[in-house]
Amino acid sequence: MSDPRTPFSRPRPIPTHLITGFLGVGKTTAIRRLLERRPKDERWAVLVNEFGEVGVDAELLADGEVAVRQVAGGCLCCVASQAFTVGLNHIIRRERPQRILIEPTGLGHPAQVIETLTGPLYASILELRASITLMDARHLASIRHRAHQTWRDQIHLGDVLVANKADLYSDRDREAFFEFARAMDPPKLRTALVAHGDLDLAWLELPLSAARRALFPEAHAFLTAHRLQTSESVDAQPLETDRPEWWTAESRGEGHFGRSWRFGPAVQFDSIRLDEVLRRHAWDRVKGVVATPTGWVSINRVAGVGGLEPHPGAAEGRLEIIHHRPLDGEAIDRQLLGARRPIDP
Ligand SMILES: Nc1nc2c(ncn2[C@@H]2O[C@H](COP(=O)(O)OP(=O)(O)OP(=O)(O)O)[C@@H](O)[C@H]2O)c(=O)[nH]1
Ligand SMILES: [Mg+2]
Repeated sequence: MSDPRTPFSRPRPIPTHLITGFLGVGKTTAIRRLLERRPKDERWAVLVNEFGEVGVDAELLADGEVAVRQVAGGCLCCVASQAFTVGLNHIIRRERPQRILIEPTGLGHPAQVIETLTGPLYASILELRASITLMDARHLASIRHRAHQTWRDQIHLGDVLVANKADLYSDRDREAFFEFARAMDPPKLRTALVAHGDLDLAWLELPLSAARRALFPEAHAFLTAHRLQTSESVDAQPLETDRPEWWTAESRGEGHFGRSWRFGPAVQFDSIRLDEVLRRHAWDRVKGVVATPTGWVSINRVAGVGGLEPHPGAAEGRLEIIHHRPLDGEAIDRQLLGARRPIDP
């Protein structure tokens, strides 16, 4: 055993936490709350993974004090697995964090990620603590969610099970959650109802349980197909020669379909018309940051709920739409082009 007094003793493994849960249940909100309450003299870092091609969460999390790194375009366990280890290694080396929070995509299966983080590569570097799974108790009444194997394994593999958005629940939702949580085998270390991602900091001290095994270890077959295109009908000039002003891509996997956009900073939207386009469908997930004539706004909608909020600013616009049915990406692209603020003559 190494003597803790010697100057050459190994640094203590970095406490690392997976905050998992299905699309839009409140993972990023919960991480923001944790960051707000962290001891100010501790260096924390966040690694966030997104299903869509461009990723928005890093932008929503940025607070200027905590290092946030994003891995977009798939889930950590498959297409993005190499990017995941590269991103994680970068954080460990560059930031020397004292705690790392990891948010996998809402469509990601946690088993492979847990295996990587507890495997030989990180054994002496990271100490993976209890996985915290957030869920929306209202999904217990949704056949689509209950039949989704990744939804089930995210919940099954969590050590702490939290029903977030408790402010929106009926008594029946609350009862259904506690009944469901009580039946968990192996049992959870903690179960709780919270609102606005208000996790208990004490849960960060709980250990990872080695006893949990995925129910569907083979089920996770991530398929992805990307088609990149640049819309030629945009009249704004490119700001950078190597990047178009309007870039879009599509992705697919886990029974879901994604469409992503990146907009150069010269592309501005009329916020009312943009809101109308985004409200036309109750897509499972819409999020983004875009420029408007009166400043930047963030967009955060789940199943048709949520709107536009002022945002401090961004280097470029980004938008992601994810739905469990195929998206007519070209039609949405046209509608978005129509929601731009007209360029002054
Ligand atoms: N009413 C209510 N809204 C919430 C609560 N927690 C989060 N939200 C909202 O739910 C939306 C999604 O929250 P996020 O934290 O972005 O969810 P996420 O799980 O990170 O989403 P993905 O990364 O896309 O899977 C946002 O509009 C939040 O403001 C809550 O407890 N109550
Ligand atoms: Mg998120």
